[in-house]
Amino acid sequence: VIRCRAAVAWAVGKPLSVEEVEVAPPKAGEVRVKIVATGICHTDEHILEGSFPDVDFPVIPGHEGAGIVESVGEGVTSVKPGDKVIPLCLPQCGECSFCLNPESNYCLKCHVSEPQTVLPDKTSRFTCKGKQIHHFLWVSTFAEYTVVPEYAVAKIDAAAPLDKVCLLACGFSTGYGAAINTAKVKPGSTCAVFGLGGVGLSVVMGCKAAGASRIIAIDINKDKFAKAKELGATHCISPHDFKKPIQEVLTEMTGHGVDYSFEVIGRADTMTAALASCNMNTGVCVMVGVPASGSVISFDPMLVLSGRTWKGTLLGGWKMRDCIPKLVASYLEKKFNSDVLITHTLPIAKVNEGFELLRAGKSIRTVLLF
Ligand code: COD
Ligand code: ZN
Ligand code: ZN
Repeated sequence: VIRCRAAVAWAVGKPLSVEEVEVAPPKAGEVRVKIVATGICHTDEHILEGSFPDVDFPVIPGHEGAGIVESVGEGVTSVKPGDKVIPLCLPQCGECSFCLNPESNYCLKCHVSEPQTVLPDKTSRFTCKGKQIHHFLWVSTFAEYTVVPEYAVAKIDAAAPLDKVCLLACGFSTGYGAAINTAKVKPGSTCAVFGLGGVGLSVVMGCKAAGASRIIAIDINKDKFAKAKELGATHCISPHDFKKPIQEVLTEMTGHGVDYSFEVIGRADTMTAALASCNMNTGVCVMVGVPASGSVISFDPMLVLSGRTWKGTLLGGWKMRDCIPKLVASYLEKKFNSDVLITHTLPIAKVNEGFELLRAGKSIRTVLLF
């Protein structure tokens, strides 16, 4: 058993509390990882707000981490102590029907299919003050040491800077993959990106890399516009500057609507606005933002009947164990620069300050260091 620090969420609506926790050794098929760095994603904030009722408290959140294998359980062959790794919040078991389908990255062991609040054997490896603490998405990267199933960890290049490539565990890969894999943006096309957080800006980078000629970035916080332009947005607009709905503004700007629209906020109203913003026949709208649990959307079916495609993406469509090492290799070859998303770096003791920066719209990504 290792004693170490972790940021524990004891109850909904309470700040995180940095505690000493006990982390049990990995059982068969599990890996214990020393987390070196972890980003703060808006989904972690959703957990603290209680937006996902299937998350059990107390819990150690965090899902955008990178670290080094400390020890492995019986039967583990793909990683060994000392390997640099990224724990995967979307596992790849390699055996389920979706893992076997080359078109899909939706592993049936992911949280949308089964709760990941305890490890697959239904027990937790974390305790604190005599209480069992729940895992989050099996990765709980706000803990200095965490235990994950082998199929939820990917070995990466030993040269990778962990305080940078941690963003590839969620934010960057989700947004970049939404453009490249899910929408399959074509050269010369027109794109609209709703929401310019770390994930939305990564969509902008993906659209640019795919050769889009117009990228319209939309956010109510104009402080996000400078970075969006730096990353490839050709226009930046705020819905607050218009009396008419934003989908009408975008339709007027483009003639018949954009070729690809992306919702990267997680709100029902902006999801339907994004759908109506892509052109009525060949337009593709990709839902990236996670809506609050129980959200329901009503929309005019004519929007889809005329030919539009409405689709969603989990982690940008990447098969995580196969693709994360390749994305890290591309990062090292400087094929993209995800570092520009990192606006703040803080020690884990200041985790709540990191969340304050996110709530105030002042940060894109805060990286926490142990
Ligand atoms: N109109 C326009 N922009 C808005 C509006 C609005 N009504 N409301 C908020 N915004 C802007 C905010 O000003 C902000 O700039 C942006 O939307 C959201 O950014 P962040 O930094 O708060 O959020 P991100 O980028 O960290 O998170 C993005 C999601 C909200 C999509 C988040 O849920 C996510 O990470 N989804 C990933 C989907 C996924 O596969 N998840 C699995 C693990 S996370
Ligand atoms: Zn995330
Ligand atoms: Zn699977």
